[in-house]
Amino acid sequence: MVTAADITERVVLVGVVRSQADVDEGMESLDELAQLATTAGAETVDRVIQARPAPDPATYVGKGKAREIVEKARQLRATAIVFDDELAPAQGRNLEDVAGVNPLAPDALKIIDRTGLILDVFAQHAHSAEGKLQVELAQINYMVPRLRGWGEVMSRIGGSRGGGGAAGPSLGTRGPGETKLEIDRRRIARRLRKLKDELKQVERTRTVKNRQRQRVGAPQISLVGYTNAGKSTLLNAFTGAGVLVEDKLFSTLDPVSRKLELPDGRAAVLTDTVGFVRKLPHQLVEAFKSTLEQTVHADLLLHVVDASQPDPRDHIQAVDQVLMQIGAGDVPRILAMNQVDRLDPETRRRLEGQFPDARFISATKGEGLDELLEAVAGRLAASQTIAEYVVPFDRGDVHSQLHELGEVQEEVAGEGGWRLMVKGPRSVLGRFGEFVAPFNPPGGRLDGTAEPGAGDDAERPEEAGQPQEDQPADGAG
Ligand SMILES: Nc1nc2c(ncn2[C@@H]2O[C@H](COP(=O)(O)OP(=O)(O)OP(=O)(O)O)[C@@H](O)[C@H]2O)c(=O)[nH]1
Ligand SMILES: [Mg+2]
Repeated sequence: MVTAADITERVVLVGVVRSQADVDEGMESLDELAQLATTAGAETVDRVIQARPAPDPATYVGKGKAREIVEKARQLRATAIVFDDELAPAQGRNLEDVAGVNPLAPDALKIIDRTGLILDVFAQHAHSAEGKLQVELAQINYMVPRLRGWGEVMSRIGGSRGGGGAAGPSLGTRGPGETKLEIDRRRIARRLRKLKDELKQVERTRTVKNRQRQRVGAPQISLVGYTNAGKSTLLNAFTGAGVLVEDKLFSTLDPVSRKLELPDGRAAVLTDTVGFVRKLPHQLVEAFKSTLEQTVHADLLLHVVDASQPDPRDHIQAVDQVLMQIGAGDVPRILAMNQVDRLDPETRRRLEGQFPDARFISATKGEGLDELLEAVAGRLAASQTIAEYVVPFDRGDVHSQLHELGEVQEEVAGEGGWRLMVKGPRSVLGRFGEFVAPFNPPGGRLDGTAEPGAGDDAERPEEAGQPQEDQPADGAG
């Protein structure tokens, strides 16, 4: 844990906006960057915003401006300059040259970018074996194109300052493993392969565990949202999970699942997972894909928003983008505008107008939580799907599981086995994909009478009868 005493880094933040009119927005983005810096244990000593139509391809801010910023940073005794974007490797190198970074000047100003900083925060907050492996994988993928060819000692990750200091690893150099420094490309490549193998192993174990958990047959709900929106607070409020809640970015990296009792007496599984941020580094999205994909397989997403942000739409958009990236764009979702206790009545009315379908809640004060649960139960009931199965007579296990997990609406014993029409959550029925009846007999119903009982609560008719396959069999489990 980083405490105030550990703060050794003093950073200057730099952002580029297109025009003078965008300066406010740029400042907001720098506020967030400052929060990331604080979370990583650094103190922000100055902020610079530059308006230019496009970032400079060579130095991001332009060479003259770069010199100016370096000068200012030196005067302020800053230890690093942090850019509010991912710098191209060449931009990073050029800026390092301006800042005088070289192997013989270990105390030179460091050049860090938004991605590097986020990776640093993730590295600090990764606790599980899987989380650590994922962060290291992302860090290596980030580092490889940025290695500088000046000898074996040089690598951006772990270029430790001074050596022998008591403060421990410094900003932008932290990693879950100790293997970051002084490794040449061959060793990096070897490490990458090993990491991927280990990750696969961990994922396999997790898949097995998941299957066991899902066997309970409860519908799956995932909390998603911008980092620091209050996802973990809501999980705690709903389930008494006792998960760590902090006014810090990316407190949660490892998914936590708890049983959620719904007002209609049924149970669901609620999962809290990693939060999102604007410009979430693609290396992280890649590395965390398997974790994030768990949200893809949910029956319902509960999108938690910090409504007290100046413009919650930005955050909502950033979250939507990541959801699209990981293929969860069309999972049904409920928008929960959280932290309403921090809104003045006027802002609240405006937001209610802007987001008519959202639920307005306060996870800390307990406001609106009962109504939110009602909405969750309603949506889950509505997003049930119906599928028809043919189960061979020698698969009594599957037959009884379908009875246990779904609501069997019709059943006949016929040629080839039992034919069953089953209603249930998509995530549950999807696991029996291999037993789905090859085609629906004309007339729909098993007994040859009229249409299936559409119109009750089948929300999306196209879903009926074709539950999605669970993850493609990868030979695991
Ligand atoms: N005033 C107020 N504060 C809240 C509310 N919900 C959460 N918070 C605070 O917001 C901060 C972040 O809450 P978390 O639950 O850790 O947020 P998170 O979405 O899990 O964040 P990460 O795991 O870091 O991505 C904490 O300081 C909470 O106490 C709320 O309804 N009202
Ligand atoms: Mg959290």
